[in-house]
Amino acid sequence: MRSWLIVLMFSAILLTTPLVYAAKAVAPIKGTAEGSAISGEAILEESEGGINLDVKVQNVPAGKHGFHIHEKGDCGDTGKAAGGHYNPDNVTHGLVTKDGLQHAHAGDFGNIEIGTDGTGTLKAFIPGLTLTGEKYNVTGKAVILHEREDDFGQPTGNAGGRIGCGVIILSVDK
Ligand SMILES: [Cu+2]
Repeated sequence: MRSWLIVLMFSAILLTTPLVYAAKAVAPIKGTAEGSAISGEAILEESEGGINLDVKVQNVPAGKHGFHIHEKGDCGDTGKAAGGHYNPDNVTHGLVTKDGLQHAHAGDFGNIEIGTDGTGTLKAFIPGLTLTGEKYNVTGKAVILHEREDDFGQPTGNAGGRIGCGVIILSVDK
């Protein structure tokens, strides 16, 4: 009788665990130029139907800087190795939080505004993106901090060079 209860309890725990578990990833951001003092962190957390994004950067020139997810998880060659924008549906450039996945690249996060102290933050919820799902999975891709402002022009926002970069890595802690 008792062992039945234990089996039942274990089953209940196993069944409910996936609902509680939320995948989390971190992209440690570093300056791409040699000797660059740029640093920061992008934290991505799976939430119901999307990802919560929380970015902090330091030692960046004041003003607006484009911030996107690029296709490849490689920050080499001053960020060029990260390839083009992550654009799984081959759509036009935009702002994904406003235009949605049909009218913006999945990693079109717009701009981070940097203050005179060289720091800036960006927080957003991006519906549809995942860290563990089959579609719109951004794990293993790279976040790129651009030299200039993303003006939302085509094809990629005219944001210039890539001054900061970090690869999105799933973190083990839950
Ligand atoms: Cu970009």
